[in-house]
Amino acid sequence: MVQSIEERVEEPPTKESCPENSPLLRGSLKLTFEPSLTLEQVEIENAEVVEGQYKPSDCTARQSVAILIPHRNREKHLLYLLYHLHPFLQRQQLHYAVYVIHQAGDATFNRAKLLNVGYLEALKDYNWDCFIFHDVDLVPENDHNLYMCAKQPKHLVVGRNSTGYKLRYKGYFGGVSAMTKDQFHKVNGFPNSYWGWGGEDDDLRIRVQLQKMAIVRPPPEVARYTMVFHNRDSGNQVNKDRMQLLRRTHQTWKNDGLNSCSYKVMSVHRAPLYINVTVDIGQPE
Ligand code: UD2
Ligand code: MN
Repeated sequence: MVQSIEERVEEPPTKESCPENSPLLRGSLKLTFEPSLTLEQVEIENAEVVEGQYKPSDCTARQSVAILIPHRNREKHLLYLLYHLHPFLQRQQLHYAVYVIHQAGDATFNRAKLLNVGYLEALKDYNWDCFIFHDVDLVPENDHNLYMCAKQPKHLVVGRNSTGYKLRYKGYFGGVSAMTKDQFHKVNGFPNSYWGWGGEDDDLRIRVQLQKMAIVRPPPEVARYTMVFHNRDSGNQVNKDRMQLLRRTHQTWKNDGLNSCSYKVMSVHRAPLYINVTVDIGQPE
């Protein structure tokens, strides 16, 4: 029987690209850190997020972005971040997923290696355009700070509450940064050899400079963060070798990075608001 035109199943029209400036942005935000906040509450408020992932329903996002959060023993910080970050990213009309890379065991913490693992594991799910390397304790204060990648690697934390909202030093690249898949691949990712606190962000900056890329930043009135107060964690003591390592980056970057990152994934758990990758990254040699 011949179908009438009305009965024919229509192809869904390809959605238009989301506007360059999202109409949903609000600018400077009033942040709250309620001690009584629960994960269930945050889940209820973000019902459109499925297994850590979200896509705008009415337009095609300009970039697909993986947010990578290195983590161990900071559950409360993670909760505050999820609470603020999901609505923030949705107002930016992004296609995104949140990955929490959880270091198994209690060997010395290694932020940089966890971020390499996050990059490699996230690419198994989807061909992300852009990666945001994100401390668990930093909450953005202004949604004009776009979680998108630029032609050059981007540093998103110009200032934060505890340092008077001033850039800590020229070349500072810590806290939150954004690189495209290709930019990060080009520098061979982060070093795997920085155990404990410090230096790994400077190493990444040197890698970027060695590739003749520049670091760009949003305007200071936009690139503002609140860092949830914390003391230095046990298991993340200052890395005393960091200055020595940094002097050798120009020789080591080619062999210490994504191409030498060995690890063992213990579990991948797709929770409603984030993908938790628990990983054994070994310990300092
Ligand atoms: C600064 C940088 C950070 C990194 C670090 C040196 C800023 C705002 N941040 O952070 O990007 O370069 O110096 O390594 O300048 N973490 C855990 N559990 C732990 C230890 C660390 O989850 O036990 C994670 C967590 O995501 C945390 C991040 O590692 O935010 C950085 O550690 P930190 O917050 O103790 O260091 P901080 O604030 O000096
Ligand atoms: Mn911190």
